[in-house]
Amino acid sequence: MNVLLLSMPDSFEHMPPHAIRMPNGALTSLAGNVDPQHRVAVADLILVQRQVRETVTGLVRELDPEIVGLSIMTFQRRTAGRIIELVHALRPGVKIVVGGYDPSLAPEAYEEMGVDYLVRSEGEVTFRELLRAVEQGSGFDRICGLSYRNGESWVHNPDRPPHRLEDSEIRPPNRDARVLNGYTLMGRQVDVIETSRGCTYDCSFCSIIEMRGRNFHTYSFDRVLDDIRDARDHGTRTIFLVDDNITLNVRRFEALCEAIIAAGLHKLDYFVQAMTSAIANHGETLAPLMRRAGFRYVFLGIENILEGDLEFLRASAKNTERTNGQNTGNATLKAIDYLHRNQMYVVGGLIVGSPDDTRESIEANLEFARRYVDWPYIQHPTPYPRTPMTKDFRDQGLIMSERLEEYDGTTAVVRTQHLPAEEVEFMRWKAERWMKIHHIPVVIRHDPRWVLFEGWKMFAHTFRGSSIRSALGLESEKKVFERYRAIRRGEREYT
Ligand code: B12
Ligand code: SF4
Repeated sequence: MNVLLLSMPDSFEHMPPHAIRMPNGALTSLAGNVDPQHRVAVADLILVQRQVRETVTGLVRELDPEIVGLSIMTFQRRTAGRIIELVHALRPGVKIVVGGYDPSLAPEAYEEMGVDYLVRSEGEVTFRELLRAVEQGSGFDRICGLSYRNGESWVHNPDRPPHRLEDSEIRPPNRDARVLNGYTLMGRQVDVIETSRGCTYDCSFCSIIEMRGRNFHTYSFDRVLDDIRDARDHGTRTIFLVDDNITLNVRRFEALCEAIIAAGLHKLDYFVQAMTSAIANHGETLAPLMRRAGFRYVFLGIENILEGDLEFLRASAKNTERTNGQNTGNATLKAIDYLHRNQMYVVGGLIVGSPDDTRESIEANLEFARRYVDWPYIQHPTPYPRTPMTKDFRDQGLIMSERLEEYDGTTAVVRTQHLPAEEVEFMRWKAERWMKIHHIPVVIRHDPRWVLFEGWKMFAHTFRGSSIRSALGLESEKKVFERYRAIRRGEREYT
C-alpha cells in the first residue's frame, strides 16, 4: 500500500521556522516499522509552512496514497482538521489515521473529523498491525491501542502497554522515507534521536504520564549509536535527543556520553533536555563528560524559581539539590553553574502564569532568566487534555481561551488569581525579546555565515510588531504587543 505520513506545519514563538525546522521523530520511526511491501513517504510540513496546501495536493496526486497518517499536538488540531478535509477532497476514498499526543489524549475530539483510525500512545507496533489488517481485511478488534470507526460509532480497543524497547521489535527509523528537505537548527542540518522513552515523575503540566504511565525504558547503546551514524550519513550535524527524561538514569547517561566519544561521534553538536536535580547532583562527573561528547545546549526544566509555584506544577522533586542524602534547596543555580563551567549553554525552561502568580512573582522569574540563562524558553501554563493542571485551572475558572490553536505555550490562555492572561503574556514577551539578543555573540562565534545571511530574519522575527516609531519611543510597548498578537493570529492560518 502507499502510505503518506504528515507532521503539522504549526510552530510556536520559540521555534522560528527560518531558524529551526526539526523533523518529527515519530513519523520516521513509524516508517521504519511497517512491513516491507508498503511504500511510505514522510513529509514534515514545517519545511513548507507557507505552501501547505500546494505541497499536500502535490504529494497526494503524485504518491496516490491509500492511507494518510497525521501526527498531531493539541495546538495543531485545527490545522489537522483542515488538512484532513483537503485530503478527502483530493482523494475521497483515502483512509485517515491520526496519532501523537492530541489524538491519544483527546480521542473523542477526532470522532467527527473525517478520521477512520486513531492510534493511541506508542505507534510502531499498532500501526504495523493496522496496515496488515487493512491489507488483509482481517478486522481490527485484536489490535491493542487502536480506536476505529465502525459505521456511525467508534470502537476503542484496550490500551497497548508501553514497549520495553529491549528486543529489536521496534526497528530503527527510516530516514529515506522523507520526501521533503530543509531541516535546520540555525544553519546546521538537524535530526532527532531517541535513546529512551518515558518518565517516572508526574509534573502536573506534562502530558507524558497520561500518555504512557510512569515508566522508563531504554534502547541499547548499539542501536542508539547506529541511529546517530544513520542521521550523520544523511547529512546531519546537530542531534536533538528527544528522550522524555534522559537524566532519570544518570549513570546510563554518563555511559552513553562515553560510548559517543568512543565511537567518534562527538564531533556532532548535541542538544538535550535535562532535570536540574540530575545535573546539580551529578554535575561533577556528568557535565565534563557531556561536554566531551559534544553536548552544546541543555534545555533545563527549571519551571519556576519559587517554591509555591513549583509545588503547583508538581515539579519540586525534580528541582531539588541533595547533599549527603539531605535535600538542600533548589538545584537550578548549581546545575547552571556546572553547565557553564563546562562551556555548555542553558536553554532555560520556565513557566510563568500559575494561579497564585502576581506581577512580582513573574518578575522574579523573568529577572532570574535575564541573569542566568543563555536562551530563554519561557512558557505559560497550558491546559492540555487530561493533565492534572488542566483540572486545577478548570476548577478555579481560570481558563480564558478554548481556542486550541492558541495552546502553543507562549500564548497565555489562562489567567492567574491576580493578573489577566494578556498581562502575563505581555510581561513575558517584553522581557524575552531582549534576553534573546544577548545570546547573539555566541551564535556568531559558532555559525558566523548563518548569522551573516539569516541572522536578520531571526532579529525581525524576535521583534515583529515593532516599528520605527516604537524604536524611537513614540509608541507604547503595549501597542507593539497588540500588533505582534495580530501577526501571530495571522501566522496560525497555515492552510
Ligand atoms: C522532543 C519534544 C519537542 C522538541 C522536538 C519536536 C519535534 N520536531 O519532534 C521541541 C523542543 C522542538 C518541542 C517543541 C514543542 N513541544 Co514538544 N515535546 C517533545 C517531547 C519531549 C518528545 C517528543 C518526541 O519526539 N518523542 C519521540 C517520538 C517517537 O514519540 P511520539 O512523538 O510520542 O510519537 C509516538 C506516538 O505518539 C505515536 N505517534 C505520533 N504521531 C503519530 C502519527 C501516526 C499517524 C501514528 C499512527 C502514530 C503516531 O507513535 C510514535 C512512535 O511510538 C514531548 C514529550 C515530553 N515528555 O515532554 C514534548 C511534547 C510532545 N511537546 C509538547 C509541546 C506542547 C510542544 C510545544 C508546543 C511547546 C512546548 N511545550 O515546548 C512546542 C511546539 C513545537 C513546534 N512545532 O513549534 C507537548 C504536547 C502536548 C499536547 N497535548 O499537544 C509534549 C507532550 C510535552 C508536554 N508539555 O506535555 N517538543
Ligand atoms: S520530569 Fe519532564 S518528562 Fe517527566 S513528568 Fe516532569 S516535565 Fe514530564
